[in-house]
Amino acid sequence: MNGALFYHAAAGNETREQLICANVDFILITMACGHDFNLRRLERYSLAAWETGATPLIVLTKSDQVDNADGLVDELTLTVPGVDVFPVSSVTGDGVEALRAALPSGSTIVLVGSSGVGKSTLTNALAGTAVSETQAVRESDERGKHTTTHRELFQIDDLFVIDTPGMREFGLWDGADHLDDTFRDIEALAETCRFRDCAHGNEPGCAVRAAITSGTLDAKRYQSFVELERELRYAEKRQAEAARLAEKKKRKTKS
Ligand SMILES: Nc1nc2c(ncn2[C@@H]2O[C@H](COP(=O)(O)OP(=O)(O)O)[C@@H](O)[C@H]2O)c(=O)[nH]1
Ligand SMILES: [Mg+2]
Ligand SMILES: [Zn+2]
Repeated sequence: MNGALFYHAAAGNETREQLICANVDFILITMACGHDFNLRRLERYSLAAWETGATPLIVLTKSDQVDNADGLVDELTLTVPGVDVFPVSSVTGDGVEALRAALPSGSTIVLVGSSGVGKSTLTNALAGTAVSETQAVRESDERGKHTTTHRELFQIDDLFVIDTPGMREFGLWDGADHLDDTFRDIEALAETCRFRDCAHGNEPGCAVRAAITSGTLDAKRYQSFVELERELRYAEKRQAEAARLAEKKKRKTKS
């Protein structure tokens, strides 16, 4: 049973959970070569994806636009260990069959990622015909002007494919369990710090800082870990506060 529920924190001040889709087997996290390529964002997306119970796959779109797609795939593999990476070009068709072959018959997949990365075009490439509406992008920043505005389900042969609009905010609800998976290397280092509660600041014998200094740990990756951790704590706080207010309201209406 792949009863995945996919939630994200609503944009703005409002705190609520939003159902994106249910019963998903695979979450295809799409990211384009070129301007859209962002390892930090990918760490974030993978973390949120694992939380749903579905299997995340990374799809590196528009491979025709760069000449180092293989290099980018290697970088992705190192950044998000344990998640398969598929470079594709919906224009030349490169990699589409390989991706298709990785998706078992009868599975439900959902495409997520920034607008303009080519989710709808890939949906069409998988279908072999235009089923989903695609949009032209502004040359300047590769962003979509108007893309899919609501999620749509397509049956493509033996697959169910859900195309979504780009997500404004991909919040981290209950992501704590998987923060460790995504940043296993940092967790392992932290275990070797002299002090158990090392905050990796000025403590003597800090293995994390030593790794950054010696270059074995990328300072940006560590920064990303710190930010995600902070964000997670903040999301937890907001969630607790929202629950408290809801409880208060309930009691008020009862009396
Ligand atoms: N060069 C290139 N352009 C692509 C590719 N896939 C999509 N595009 C273009 O990117 C733009 C946005 O595509 P679309 O599928 O609407 O993006 P979505 O917002 O993620 O659904 C369109 O102009 C597509 O033609 C690709 O593999 N290679
Ligand atoms: Mg679209
Ligand atoms: Zn430390």
